[in-house]
Amino acid sequence: MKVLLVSANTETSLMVPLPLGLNLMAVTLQRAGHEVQLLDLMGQDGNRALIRDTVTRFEPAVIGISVRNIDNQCMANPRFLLDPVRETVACCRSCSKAPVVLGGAGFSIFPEATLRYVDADLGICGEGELAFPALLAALEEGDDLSGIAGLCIRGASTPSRHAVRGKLERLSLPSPDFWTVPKELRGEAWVPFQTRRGCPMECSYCSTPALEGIRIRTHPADQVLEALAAHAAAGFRHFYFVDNTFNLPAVYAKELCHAIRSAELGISWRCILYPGFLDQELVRLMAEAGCVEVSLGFESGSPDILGNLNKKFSVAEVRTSAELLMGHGIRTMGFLLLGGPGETRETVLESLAFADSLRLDALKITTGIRIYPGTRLEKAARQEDIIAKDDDLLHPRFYLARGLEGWLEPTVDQWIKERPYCTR
Ligand code: B12
Ligand code: SF4
Repeated sequence: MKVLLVSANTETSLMVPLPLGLNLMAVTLQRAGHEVQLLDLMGQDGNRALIRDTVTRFEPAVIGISVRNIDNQCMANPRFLLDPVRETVACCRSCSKAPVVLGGAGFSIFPEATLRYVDADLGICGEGELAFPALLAALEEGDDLSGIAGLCIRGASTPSRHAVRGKLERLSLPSPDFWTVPKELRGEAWVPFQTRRGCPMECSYCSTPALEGIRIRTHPADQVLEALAAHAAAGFRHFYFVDNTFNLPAVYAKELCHAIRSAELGISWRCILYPGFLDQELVRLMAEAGCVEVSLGFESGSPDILGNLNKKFSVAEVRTSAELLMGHGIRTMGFLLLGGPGETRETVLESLAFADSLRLDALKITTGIRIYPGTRLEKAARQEDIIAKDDDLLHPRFYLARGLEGWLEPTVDQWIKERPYCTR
């Protein structure tokens, strides 16, 4: 079958992420015998002619669209990001009768609401590797679609919310052939790579456990190495491990670092760490394997608020982690998330002072917490009547502890003004 895969993300805040999910879909579908073409709309805002041209020339039987972001998750300056996706769907429909299938993290958090909003036909909630080929086979054979786990059909109720999650050793890693980066820019791009899925930490506000499950699944280290080596041979030098917690489980993280170090690929990389459970040996191995920067989402410097967010580390562990990383020359980017349940002016000031004392290379501060369905935060917000009973949360709603309105924003803005290493 001819399948056109479109990455609808045109958002450039924080960084310009290459569409990893779509690359994986392309590899998977090609292996299943389909003819695949990829269209990345990044930098092509409103370029209807490009979509029309691609669709008319390729004549796909199915159009798959990746929906990464719903909104920019920013209470101070909220932006809803589904309108361009709706226009993309409308544009595809204006020149093709192919069914439009959605997927991606944003879609998977709000499947029914997104399908309705952007007017698509079908969607796959969660991981697409098993469900998307199953859907294409069923469409090809004219089979009944209702048995495909995770498939959302417009107008019908979703039978099961998530696609079957595959064992990662059986799933593909990205291919350098499916990045739409010009050859001469490959050495500068940060290629997203995922070595594991799932997170057992269950932070009170986070949608990731619902997306990826609470059990960590890993790709065998030799497969990761093979894929990294293929990228290095194709001219890519920088990698962004998008795993939620690169340091968990520690045994696997160390095995991976050993493998990368031994392969001497001449690459550098960044990753996201859980701020606790980090030891000296792992940090040393990370540095030796080419890690140059980490994201450290400690979110608060108040023990009480860490407890409320269900964080399983202490402020002392955050300090130790930051010191270990700095001691090994790895850049540290910290994150604060202010305004959650129990937050007061005192705990905000405590967090700011704590973050400042860490001497990080960069700090990003978010005020107000985006409420996601199925989280403890949603429960608290509903109990406190912060959101209306019939609100499906597709349009962003934020939790802000009472008493911080009108004070938190100017206080943080003023604080940042005096500290050039901080951003919102
Ligand atoms: C790593 C990450 C980042 C990194 C990106 C680094 C990089 N180089 O890519 C950084 C820190 C920069 C980042 C930034 C932001 N992020 Co972010 N990020 C993530 C995270 C943790 C992982 C993304 C990832 O690569 N996953 C791995 C790939 C393989 O998964 P995937 O793309 O979802 O693909 C799978 C399925 O979705 C499906 N699939 C994907 N596409 C398709 C298409 C079809 C047709 C089908 C059938 C299936 C399918 O199959 C794939 C394989 O299983 C997710 C949370 C999560 N756990 O998913 C948030 C997440 C995507 N981010 C989110 C947000 C909001 C942002 C920011 C807007 C935050 C901000 N305030 O600035 C920015 C926007 C960046 C941008 N310009 O677009 C939200 C999006 C939801 C929303 N509210 O909009 C998420 C879901 C986190 C959350 N809060 O729940 N992010
Ligand atoms: S550690 Fe990260 S991914 Fe895991 S639940 Fe907490 S915020 Fe979400």
